[in-house]
Amino acid sequence: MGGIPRADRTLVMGVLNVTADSFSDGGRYLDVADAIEHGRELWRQGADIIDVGGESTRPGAERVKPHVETDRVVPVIAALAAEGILTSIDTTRAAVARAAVDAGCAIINDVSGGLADPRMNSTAAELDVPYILMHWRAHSKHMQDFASYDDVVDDVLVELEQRVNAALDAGVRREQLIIDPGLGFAKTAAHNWALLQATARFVETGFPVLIAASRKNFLGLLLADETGPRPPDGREDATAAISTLAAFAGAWAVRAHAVRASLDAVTVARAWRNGGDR
Ligand code: PMM
Repeated sequence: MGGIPRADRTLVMGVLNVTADSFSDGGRYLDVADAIEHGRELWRQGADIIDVGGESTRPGAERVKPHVETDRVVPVIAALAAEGILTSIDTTRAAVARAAVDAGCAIINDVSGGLADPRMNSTAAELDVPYILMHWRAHSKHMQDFASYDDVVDDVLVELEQRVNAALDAGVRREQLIIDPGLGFAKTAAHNWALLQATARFVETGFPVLIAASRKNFLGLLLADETGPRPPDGREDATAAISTLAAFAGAWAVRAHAVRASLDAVTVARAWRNGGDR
């Protein structure tokens, strides 16, 4: 199967949540036809990958049944793939990942890093597609109970290395792997900022690094005023700022709801680094 997509800049992964309850765009794209159209729109805006998810991972979210998840994502992936649009499948279930890849999906994005489903690593090995391992400790319903670290950067790096080794032991090739510090997953705002500050240490592992900060709660807290945290649709400029900095720190890709803003951001980072020479 294909290798990890690359460009001369940080890639932009557009978010397409086909869920009823994702925190920032939940419920908007539940209709399959609408979801396909939104995926096309993100692609037209210049997304390099469309990340299709059928189960919300927002803090506190309940799980959906496997067949519901499959039924949500497969028609969307099949339609987008038929138009030559590169997709990833955002799932913690091996059966969903397999159905998605059978429908033409190019990348597995497992927010549990292979932990939630004991068959995920062997399935990724067999399917032989790029495989994103995110740092994760527990399903969303309980994950904030596990937001405790001695040193968040050291601990996340060690736990990701364990996930990498488990994947390799199951037959996944090193060249398939992408790592992600998992912003907001069993993490406080302070943990997220410490991880972002240390992006270069993740890049130094040699694995491509995905940074997914888009519209997350820690940005709402950063931008809070007397009325409370800034709501998700007011977090776009902050998201783009993070995309610029993540690109400058050497991230392989950023995951974003507003593709155009993050594409501009990573393009600025490339121009800054190259002195304007594209
Ligand atoms: N975050 C969300 C969903 N999928 N995938 C990866 N690899 N990394 C993440 O941090 C991540 C993810 C949750 O955000 P959403 O509800 O806005 O999609």
